[in-house]
Amino acid sequence: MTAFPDVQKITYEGPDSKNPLAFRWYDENEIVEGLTMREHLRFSVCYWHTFRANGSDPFGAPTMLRPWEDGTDSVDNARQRVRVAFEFMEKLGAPYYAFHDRDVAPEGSSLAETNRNLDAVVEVLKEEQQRTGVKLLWGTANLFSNPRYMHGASTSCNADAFAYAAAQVKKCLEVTHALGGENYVFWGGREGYQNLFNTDMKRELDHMGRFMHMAIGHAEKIGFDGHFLIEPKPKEPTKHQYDSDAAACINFLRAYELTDRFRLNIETNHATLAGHTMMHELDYAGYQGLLGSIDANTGDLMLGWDTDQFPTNYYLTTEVMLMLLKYGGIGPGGVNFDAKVRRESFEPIDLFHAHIGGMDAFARGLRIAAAIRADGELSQFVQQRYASWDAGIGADIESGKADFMSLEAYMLEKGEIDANQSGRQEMLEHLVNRYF
Ligand code: XLS
Ligand code: NI
Ligand code: NI
Repeated sequence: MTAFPDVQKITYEGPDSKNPLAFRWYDENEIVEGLTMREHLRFSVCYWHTFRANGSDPFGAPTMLRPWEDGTDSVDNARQRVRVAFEFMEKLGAPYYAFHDRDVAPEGSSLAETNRNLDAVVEVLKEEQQRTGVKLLWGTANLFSNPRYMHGASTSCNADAFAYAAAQVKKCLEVTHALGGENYVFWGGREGYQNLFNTDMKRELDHMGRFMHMAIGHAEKIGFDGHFLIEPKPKEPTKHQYDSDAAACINFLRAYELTDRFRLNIETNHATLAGHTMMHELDYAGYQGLLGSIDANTGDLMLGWDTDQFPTNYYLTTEVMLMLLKYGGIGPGGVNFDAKVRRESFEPIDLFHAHIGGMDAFARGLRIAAAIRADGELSQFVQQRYASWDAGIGADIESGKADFMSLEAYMLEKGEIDANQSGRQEMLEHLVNRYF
């Protein structure tokens, strides 16, 4: 059986191709800065949007045509869906995928039954991984859909919710490890608050810190040595998510002494909801050595929610790739398309169009970023801009030699600072446009 009979393996045809089912920029074996594009980009397909989204929204019913679905939430249907997912990833040429426990397998009427359901689907995931060579970038537990998590999971006021979440993450971590998953993600879900009148913030965050240490403890027990990744997001579903942006997450990781095992999974749409650019979030996490992986999507700047659209803007992907190259690459993380086709793009073929467009946009961004770096004009400008720190008083400050006393003496003698130089923003913006 094939779910996509009209689609052959997607191949690279070059920039002049007019075939929508071909890559114009993503040539997986082409070398850029010493690695193949496949190794640089480590593309991942997300299971939840691509194989579980049905197009329903608060105003209307599902729209998606998915002929392989039998309309039930059975384990058999879930196992069948895995075959379809891997046919898709194989034809697309995506080396990785990512899932939540509850995307791949249905919840049962007890935790024990739910775990058995998961095992039954994991069996097929394993088979298909072996058959195709597609690997698991990360697994994660859905700790937000079930009503038991209405007040949060590890930050719930109800200790039983914490305990249930622990049991769920334990299982999901074991499954991720069994499938050779390279990372494990925590996106906050309902870890946050709607109102501080009913919330003990300190207690909730202490609990989340403890939860993360338990996760590390269990990882050690089972031999999982991948990174744990926290995914920042400022709002939705709660009014205020604890993991609101990279800075908040890094502070949490430092405060609870988790930086050894944890990194961040930065998502574009979440960055913009937090009032930052993706480039800012990547630079901020990157300079502290805490950049782990990215969720590649884009929002709509005119809408204030997480629209999770496929990224097609070369300017955005260039900025992202400049940051990934600056920090030495994204592995063992990847470029995970946490993105969904619009409700109106309801045919199975739209899944291909969406991913091909996203992959090509990233490949183009990679090429442009590498060209900018090879010319070196931008980096030379930045280096020159900070030249006052390379010698003299600047070097004394950076090396810790100077103090307020010596700086006062220096300035009393010198009288006024050396003249400032232009930041040349407009010139540089124009310069970057040369590469497009
Ligand atoms: C939701 C998040 C979610 C995570 C995985 O906004 O992006 O999809 O990536 O739980
Ligand atoms: Ni995400
Ligand atoms: Ni999101």
